Amino acid sequence: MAWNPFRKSADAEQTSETTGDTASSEPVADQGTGLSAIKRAMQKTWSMLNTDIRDLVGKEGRLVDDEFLAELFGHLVKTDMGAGPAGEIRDSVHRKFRGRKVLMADLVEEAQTTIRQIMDQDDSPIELQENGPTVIMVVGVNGSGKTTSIAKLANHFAKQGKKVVLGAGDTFRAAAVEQLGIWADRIGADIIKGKQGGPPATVAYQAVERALETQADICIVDTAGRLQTQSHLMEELSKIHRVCTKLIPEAPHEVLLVLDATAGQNAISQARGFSEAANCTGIVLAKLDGTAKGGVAIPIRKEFGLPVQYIGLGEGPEDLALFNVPRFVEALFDAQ
Ligand SMILES: Nc1nc2c(ncn2[C@@H]2O[C@H](COP(=O)(O)OP(=O)(O)O)[C@@H](O)[C@H]2O)c(=O)[nH]1
Ligand SMILES: [Mg+2]
Repeated sequence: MAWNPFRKSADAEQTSETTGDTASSEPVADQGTGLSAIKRAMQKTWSMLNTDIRDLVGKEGRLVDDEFLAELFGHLVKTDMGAGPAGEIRDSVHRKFRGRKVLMADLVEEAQTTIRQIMDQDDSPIELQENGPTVIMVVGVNGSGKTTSIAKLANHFAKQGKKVVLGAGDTFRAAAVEQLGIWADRIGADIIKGKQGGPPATVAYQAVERALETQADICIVDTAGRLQTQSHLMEELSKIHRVCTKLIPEAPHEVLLVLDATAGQNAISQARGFSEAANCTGIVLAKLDGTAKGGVAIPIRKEFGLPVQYIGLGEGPEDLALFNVPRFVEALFDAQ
């Protein structure tokens, strides 16, 4: 498409920047999703945590005693990483430095190593099927960032020259269909829109059908927000799942659970049980920018037992990054 309404990331110019990347996979887009973009997006979390820890350790370093360890734990917990991971970091610092003086750089290194071990995941990009369209269903609670994340993924694949079909399966709200329609126009993606209040499974069916007919590469189906406790709505997700299977036995190939990082630990409780009920295969952690609760990616990875595949770094279509543990820990802590 000639018209490009998407704002360019400032990272585009920073090609000579050292990213510290050790990951083998490419970031989602060519630009804007490297270490500097994640650092910028996680500024609030980083700033709070690193200021706290710097104050705690001081320039000259600090003796590792019970008081220090308790304070360290408190600062870590403030990022919403949860008591488990914060406790593991505290204990590893205890084991390594007990009775000795610790410097900021030592502490950061130890924390980074511990988080890498806790998260224990490789990059997990969506892999496209070799034959026929890859069907992706997107689920989560209201307002978590589903539709925006779909637009970002669609944009990413469209820019790679892939043919994308969207299914506006949030038939609950007319505005939701309209929202996805606007994105589809901008991105140049095909879209199936259902009637307001109509069955979302029909939209999903028609979207997969269109993807097959037009030999599209990807079909992404949006769904209305819901809570795991709303059993009729959870049953609706199973129905959407089933109709996809009628056309492509393995579809949907991915079921992405979109969580809102700004909700911190609440994002976990809101979506608890969701991943099993909806057969989720991976997580998109949206809105990692604009929150000081970025540490929540750690318990999210643990709690759901699913890979954190992508992170949302802003409202624009380019603001999506492949989640990469080394980059994330670098953005969370910085010894400089
Ligand atoms: N800052 C920021 N805002 C986001 C991100 N993802 C979504 N949003 C915003 O969150 C709000 C809800 O997003 P939407 O995709 O409509 O959520 P849905 O109800 O789950 O489909 C919108 O205002 C989005 O612009 C993100 O990664 N960063
Ligand atoms: Mg939506």
